[in-house]
Amino acid sequence: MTRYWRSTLPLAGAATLTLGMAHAQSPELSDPPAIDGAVLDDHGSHTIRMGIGLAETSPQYLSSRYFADILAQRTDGRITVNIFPNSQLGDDVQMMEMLQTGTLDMSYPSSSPATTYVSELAVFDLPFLLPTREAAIAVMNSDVAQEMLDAFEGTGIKALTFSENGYRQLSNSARPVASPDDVAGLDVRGLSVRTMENPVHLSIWETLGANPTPMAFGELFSAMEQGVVDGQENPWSTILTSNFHEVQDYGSETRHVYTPFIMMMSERTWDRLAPEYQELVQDAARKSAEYEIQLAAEYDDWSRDQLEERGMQITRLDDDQIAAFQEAVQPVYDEWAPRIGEDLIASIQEIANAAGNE
Ligand code: TK8
Repeated sequence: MTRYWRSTLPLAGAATLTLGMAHAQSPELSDPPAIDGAVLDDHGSHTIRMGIGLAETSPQYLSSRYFADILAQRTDGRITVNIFPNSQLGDDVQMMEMLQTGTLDMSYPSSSPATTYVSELAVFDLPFLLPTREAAIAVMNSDVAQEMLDAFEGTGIKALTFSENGYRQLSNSARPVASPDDVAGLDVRGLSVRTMENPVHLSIWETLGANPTPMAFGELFSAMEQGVVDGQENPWSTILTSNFHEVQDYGSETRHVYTPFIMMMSERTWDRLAPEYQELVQDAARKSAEYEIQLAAEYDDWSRDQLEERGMQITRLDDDQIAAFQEAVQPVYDEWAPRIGEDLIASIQEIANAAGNE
């Protein structure tokens, strides 16, 4: 049974020394499900280049390794997937453009920068829309979500499946944040916060009194290191696996947005595959997405605690403090709900609420 997270880590599953303390590189992660199914007939050989934004220790990378293994095993090695992590082939926006031109075969961006292709995806950027992971999974597995994936048709991108980037948390290097006033700064300037290239995220942080700057993920670490921005927001596992704690002193458990990833393939690559291979790719994508969500869940709280162990001051927010953020960002709904579609929002909320009551 392949344990990617052990074979991938520089110190496979062991500890690394930081300031004399040993820190685990990853939690004990579940192994991927066994790969079953017969080897397909020979429909030619393909080498697929896949660019992703996150590090080799991330759930995104580990689950992509599983995706690659399914394809290799089920085609007796005729389909090879070479994965390029750490935004080395470009950022989300650039890699989606490369899918359109066919200069890259696959990528795995967040849904937020993909709203330029399918505007309905902006529903996922509405703050505090999805109250639990169960609700988020139900929505990502819904027919409504599948219609958003199908809506990529004709853009040059084949959208295969959603998975979990996760609940976004605020980090910064200026001050602890427990309230919207801490973001805006009463007697000091508002925080400068990097956001994804997405208008709803810009609106969220403007509404909170911050100074938001849209920026590619690959440029973020150096921007924080040089003080170009005070902070950013991402799931705990991204903050940890991208080593943001080296340049960020404070974390706040805001959980303000749940962002999905979308696994994508260039339509040119997709069209070169025989129907049997296309069916296999779609099945492998769904299986790897399920595994990715499991890894993301196993990483989430563990990453927050690791960040705290490594010196980040983490502010956990109670229900009243979260409610203060929800109230402060209500104008974002007022502005964006009519533009995204009240009916779409209502259907997503209905699915989310039903999941919460299961
Ligand atoms: C990685 C990005 C990242 C996203 C961001 O490619 O840009 O902050 O959350 O995970 O998709």
